Amino acid sequence: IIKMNLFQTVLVVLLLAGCKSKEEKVATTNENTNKPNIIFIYMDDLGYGDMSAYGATEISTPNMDALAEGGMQFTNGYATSATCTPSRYALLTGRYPWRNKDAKILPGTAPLIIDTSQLTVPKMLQTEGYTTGIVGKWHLGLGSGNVNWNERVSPGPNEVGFDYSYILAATQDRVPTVYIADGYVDGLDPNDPIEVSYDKNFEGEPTGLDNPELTTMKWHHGHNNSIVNGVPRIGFMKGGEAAKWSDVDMADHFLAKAQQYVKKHKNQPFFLYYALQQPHVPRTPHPRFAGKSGMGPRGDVILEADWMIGEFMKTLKDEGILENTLIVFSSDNGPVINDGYYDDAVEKLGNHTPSGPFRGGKYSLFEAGTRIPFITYWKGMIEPGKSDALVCQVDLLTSMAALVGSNSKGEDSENLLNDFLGKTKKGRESLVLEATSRTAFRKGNWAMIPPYNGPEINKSVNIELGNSEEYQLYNLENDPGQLQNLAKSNPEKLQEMVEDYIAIRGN
Ligand code: NG6
Ligand code: CA
Repeated sequence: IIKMNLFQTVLVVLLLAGCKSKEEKVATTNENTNKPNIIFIYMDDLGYGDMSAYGATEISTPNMDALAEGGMQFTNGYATSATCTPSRYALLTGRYPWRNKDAKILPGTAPLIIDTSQLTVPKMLQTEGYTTGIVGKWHLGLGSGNVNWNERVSPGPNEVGFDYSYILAATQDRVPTVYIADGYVDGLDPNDPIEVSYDKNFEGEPTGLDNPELTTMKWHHGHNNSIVNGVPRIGFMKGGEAAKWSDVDMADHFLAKAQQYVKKHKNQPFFLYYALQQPHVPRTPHPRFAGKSGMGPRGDVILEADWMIGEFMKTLKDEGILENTLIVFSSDNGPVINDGYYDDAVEKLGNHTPSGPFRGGKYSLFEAGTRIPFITYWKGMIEPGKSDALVCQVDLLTSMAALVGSNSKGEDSENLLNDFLGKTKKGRESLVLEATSRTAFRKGNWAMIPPYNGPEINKSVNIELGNSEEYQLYNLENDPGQLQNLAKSNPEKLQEMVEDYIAIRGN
């Protein structure tokens, strides 16, 4: 037995008390790696070749590259789809979007396409004790038809698993051009109600079609309805003047919201879906980025987004949570150069190749439609490296569930946690890819595209869509650019691919 005098006893008690309060403090800063914070950073239309880490030489993306260089960089990473809505549907639900006939590019007035009883990433995480938030682009529909934008808009993100939501409803080029905070239009003046229609204009309201003199950005195809901030949009809108967003400030605005969210919730496990709007049209860089890329606004907004990501990462570091946060960085679909406005993207592209070594782009069944930058980053946990494992955003639900100790599974979502953590490089065996309601199949190094009617090229955007009267079969290992159709010379492989595809996709 150790004998202590009064002084010693007091000292020991004080020391123990000191330790205890320190212990408590540690516990509240969420250092339990079983429940790391999870952040999805999701780009809009960023192509495989748009980042220097993926081979771009004409543009420099140091902050995105830092994720790639400090994390696991996937070279066979996919969005499920070559457009936004279906990819985002799969990202959140772990379900192939072609199982839902409504998962296609939505107008700003479309109802919510995720069933409120559907399992989603944020719902699964809520069950595991996480607080969940989304900042940025939504584009999965809102309400249940005939939304009144002057009341709470519901159901929406908050009804499918997000405790907090601060979103743009559809796309930057679609009305309503306002932010929505937990269902309420941010900054709405009740005396100036908002009306939105995708059928007809409101009397007396100018449009891009009739009033080109009021536009500062010219439309190339589509995009000739209501004019907001000089930019003609898709759809008609009236009122809500005070609530309208400022396009050039959008990136800063979302960054601030994302940073606020992180600071507010750093002491508990949180999930943040930070969905940036770049480089989707209209490309409206803040003046401090305008002209910086030499590539016109498309390049400028990529630099802008890169800067935002750098600032966001600084916040994670400053708040001391970088070592306890898994970040998944990716993009919703492949690149498009002219997506409907004259914005110099084509003229100033120079030698830049947004689709990297791949054929096609946004809207396409060829590789560049869905093969996108895909990175997992977790300081101190993921050993930096590259992986050629076949991984898809649809796998995140089941994989994140495995990470946090949940048994939840998404319908088409595989547990690739070990791949995402860089422990294995196995990936999935096969994957069904989707582009504007058509589907194709990837298995091993092979890609098979069934015959489809329809134009070979979408002339407005100048992208090869992958349509052909004949089956297409490519060996991506030595032909990533999909130039040699091996369907005729390798009928056995073709048959195997078609059979496996039909087994999943149905007839
Ligand atoms: C298309 C738009 C395009 C873009 C896209 C959605 C026209 C002619 N084109 O219909 O500009 O908004 O929809 O992009 O309107 S996505 O990335 O959200 O899928
Ligand atoms: Ca997109």
